[in-house]
Amino acid sequence: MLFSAVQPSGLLTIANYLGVLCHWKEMQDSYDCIYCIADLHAMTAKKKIYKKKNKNENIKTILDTLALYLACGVDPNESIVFLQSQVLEHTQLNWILNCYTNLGELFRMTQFKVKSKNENASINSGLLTYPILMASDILLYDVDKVLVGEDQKQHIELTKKIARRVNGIYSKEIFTIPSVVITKSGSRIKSLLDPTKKMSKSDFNRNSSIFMLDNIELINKKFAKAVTDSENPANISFNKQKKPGVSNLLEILSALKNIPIIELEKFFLNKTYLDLKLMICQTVKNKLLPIQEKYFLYRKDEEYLKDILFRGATKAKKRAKETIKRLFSVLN
Ligand code: AQP
Repeated sequence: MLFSAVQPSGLLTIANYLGVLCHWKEMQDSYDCIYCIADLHAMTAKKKIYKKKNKNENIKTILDTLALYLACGVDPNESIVFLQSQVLEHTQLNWILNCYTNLGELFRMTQFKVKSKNENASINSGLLTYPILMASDILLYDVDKVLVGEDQKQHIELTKKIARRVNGIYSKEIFTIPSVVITKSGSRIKSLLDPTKKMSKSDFNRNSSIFMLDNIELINKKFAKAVTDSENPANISFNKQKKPGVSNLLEILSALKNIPIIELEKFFLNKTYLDLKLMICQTVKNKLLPIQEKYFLYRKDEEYLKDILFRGATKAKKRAKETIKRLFSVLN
């Protein structure tokens, strides 16, 4: 069984797509899959909590996310597709696992360090305890695989540690220890404007990220502005330290086309950065246009989307309750 999730903290980017979403359809053929919309996680973005919201803003983003899942080939009849906040066992297990996690372990998480630096003055404690809720999401379902981008690897290691700790204390296999699945290419996409940091859906500079619903004109403009370097003549080769911008573009293209970077380097020998960008724009267009078409069809039918979430939550709850029952059999 495989688990994967995205938080509806904004419109999904091609980094979310290449990191996880583009693999979900094929994963359905090999595993029983559970695909979650992690709306409780999205609350940790401070601007989400304190900003005055437009009416129905949250549900709108949730349905946008679900419609994208479907447009990428997720089949709600084959996989369990659900909204985290509709399965209360996530918050129940979250509290219990809080009591089995050391503060030091949370402070060591890279994502906390990066995000708390950006938040400056006051940091909400959800940002710190986020990995415990993530551990709860995973451990509730007895999954053996968790598909994530590279940025979440550390959180999965912590999930395993917490699970082993609880199993050890009670000398019982309460939780299944999951293994992390990170795909070879596309799992560490960087910002187009600052390739030393990751591409994020909540980056305040919208030109740093390609969003899955961006129109083609905008995509062309964003790639035109993407950072490369000043080597003359152009040198299209992969070297993360010395050529982070070009390496990021090569990684995006390699993941989209499913061609090894070494092959792309050969192809682009004696070619220009403009040639590289033109090919990326064309490839992104070919990938995103059919997804966008399907997205708009699914997005129109809100009742259908809400029904998928209702059915998904019913199935997820059934599994989650079994885990909680097993846990309380040793706690009480
Ligand atoms: N830059 C990335 N490259 C590859 N994979 C990525 N993922 C995120 N960023 C990249 C993977 O996408 C999945 C869903 O991510 P998330 O929504 O749970 O949250 P995140 O990792 O915090 O992603 P964002 O886009 O940066 O969101 P915000 O801006 O809201 O924090 C995860 O498996 C993640 O690894």
